[in-house]
Amino acid sequence: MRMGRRSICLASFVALLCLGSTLATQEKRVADQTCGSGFQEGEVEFFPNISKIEYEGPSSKNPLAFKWYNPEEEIYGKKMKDWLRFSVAFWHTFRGDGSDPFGSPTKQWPWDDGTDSLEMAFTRMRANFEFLKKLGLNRWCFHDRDIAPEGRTLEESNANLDKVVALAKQLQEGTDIRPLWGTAQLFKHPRYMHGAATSPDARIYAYAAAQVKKAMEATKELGGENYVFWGGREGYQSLLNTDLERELNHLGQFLKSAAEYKKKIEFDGVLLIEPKPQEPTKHQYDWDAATAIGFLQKYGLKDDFKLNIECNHATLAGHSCYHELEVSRINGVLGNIDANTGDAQTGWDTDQFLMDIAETTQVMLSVLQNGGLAPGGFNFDAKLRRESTDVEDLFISHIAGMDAMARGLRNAAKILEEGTLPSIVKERYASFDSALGASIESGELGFEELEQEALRMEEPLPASGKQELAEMVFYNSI
Ligand code: XUL
Ligand code: CO
Repeated sequence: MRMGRRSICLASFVALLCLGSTLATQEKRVADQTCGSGFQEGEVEFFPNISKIEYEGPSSKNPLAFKWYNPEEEIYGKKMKDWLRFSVAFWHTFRGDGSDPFGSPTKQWPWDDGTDSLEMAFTRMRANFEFLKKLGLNRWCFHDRDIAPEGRTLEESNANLDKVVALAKQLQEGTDIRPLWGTAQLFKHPRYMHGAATSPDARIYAYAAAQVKKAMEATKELGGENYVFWGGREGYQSLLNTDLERELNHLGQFLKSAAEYKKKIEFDGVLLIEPKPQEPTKHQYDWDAATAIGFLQKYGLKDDFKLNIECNHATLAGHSCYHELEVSRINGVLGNIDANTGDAQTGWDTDQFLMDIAETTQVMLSVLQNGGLAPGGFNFDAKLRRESTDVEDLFISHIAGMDAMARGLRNAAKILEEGTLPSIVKERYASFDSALGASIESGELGFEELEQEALRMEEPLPASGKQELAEMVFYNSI
């Protein structure tokens, strides 16, 4: 990597770390990691101790190698990399500092001074590209405000974004790295405390529209394949001070304008709604997949939007991720997956890396039956635990998440190819393949004809549901 003005700043930062005798323990550890690894003036390598991650197979014990994800290997008719289309979430990996409502940041990456300066935004973007290359990935996701600092005015924020996008575009050159999706951060700034598109203040609706317009332009500029709408604060805390009908109408109008603008600028990415039931508001409008689909239908937006299903959001809504994916799939709107998980004993969005093989297998059953996700993919909307503070943890977490999903892919393909589970389901509905069932499904028989059938037949005895058999087959396949 050649060094620009920005990198000199990083070099001197690193040099300071190398020289400093009064460094705190954490800084010292970070300095050792960086300085002991051949850092040379004129070059910046953010992860000098980590080389490109390779596939070593299931017997490998190397934490910095793939055991299940073999990108070029063909599974169920497609290369693993084409089924999985992994993406790194910039906000967690390069902006996640480990802080929580009870404590200060715990992570001090060697390249990061913790500020929101433009210089630091450039540095983080360079680190992002090196990280992607070392993982062998070519997709990443971003919010406008996590890649570029918010300015004092909208013009200044837009100018900041332009500068970082220009750098990202330059770093993309000669690579196939592109954003899987972009989005606007409409929840952090105090102006959005009541919501953005559903704010009771029309000026804030306008400001949010301007921000989405710009974020969509940035996503297009970088060749992004999708654009996401997660309703950060689009919801309410109390119905006593909320005009529910008006807020929902505003949200419908906002999304309609977004779809129109997408066409106007000829952005050919897919627009995605990301359902979540709660947090930060007590009731988020895009509660779950079924709610979002009903909303899209009501406002005539079904042809313009698909869904981005996040597994941890699914469980917060009282569903499994599998359920949310299936609801989306059968309605033709499964667009993308935010791959993460919650903690079974915690009732909030912990955004952990998903490593449960039973769950990844179910996720992949849905994805295989959907014929894949492209132009969507799997975005690791997941963060290191507050207590995980080594640079290598950034890699280990992604490797583990990729391997878990790859293992799910292998299992799901095996289940579908082997055929026992699908045949248990088919058998359960076999009566609908009979003459009676077929004429019910085709709508030929009304209540009067069905009554005649019922009067003619003997008491119908239902067959066993075979749930334990299905579970036995499933768990024996993973
Ligand atoms: C929040 C969440 C967001 C969206 C993008 O729970 O999932 O990071 O994915 O705004
Ligand atoms: Co998400």
